[in-house]
Amino acid sequence: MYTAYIAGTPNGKKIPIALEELGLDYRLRHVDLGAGEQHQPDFVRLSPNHKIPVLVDEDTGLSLFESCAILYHLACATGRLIPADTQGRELVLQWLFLQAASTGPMLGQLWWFRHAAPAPNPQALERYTREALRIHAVLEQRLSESPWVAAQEYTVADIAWYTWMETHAELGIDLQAYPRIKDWLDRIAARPALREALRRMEER
Ligand SMILES: N[C@@H](CCC(=O)N[C@@H](CS)C(=O)NCC(=O)O)C(=O)O
Repeated sequence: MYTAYIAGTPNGKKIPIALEELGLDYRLRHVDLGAGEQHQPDFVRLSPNHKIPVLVDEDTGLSLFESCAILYHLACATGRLIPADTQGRELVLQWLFLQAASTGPMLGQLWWFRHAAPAPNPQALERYTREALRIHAVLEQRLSESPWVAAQEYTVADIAWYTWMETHAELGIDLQAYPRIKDWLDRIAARPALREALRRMEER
């Protein structure tokens, strides 16, 4: 049995989506970020960076933070949503790192300057819009070579990228220029496990 500490954010959604895809037993603990629950001592003991998500394996006591580390752990532990060979696994890691290092931070900053900044900041908007478009172009190119982000099969790298790239409308990004990303988003959104994970996230 796993406990996933999450919120309804791109990084939070990744974990229930993966747990559902893998058919694992889990319960969700919603962390109220607006109320500052991520700073409470009990949570910080699990997540020293004060951020969701966290995954606890109740059977072994293993506790992990950082969404892509959690995804990689689940894939390796089950041998699913990841290729079996070392080179295939390294490609998954490569795309997980790029998501965590660039896609999340850049799209996250763009969202904040569009929707949460106390005052308009045209320079920040221009910088993060340019970076977000550049990342879209990288993924569009990748999907012209491969049906999925990291491999010929659906992997945890697709899950990591999906929850960020599906925010395009809130970021003011028109997918008409990125038909392969649109097709890839549609293929993932149609997966029953994804729909079930989002449904369970709505349950409280
Ligand atoms: N690199 C981290 C980023 C985690 C992250 O930014 N989590 C956000 C929600 S998506 C959070 O907990 N924010 C609360 C805060 O910053 O106070 C990961 O992939 O897990």
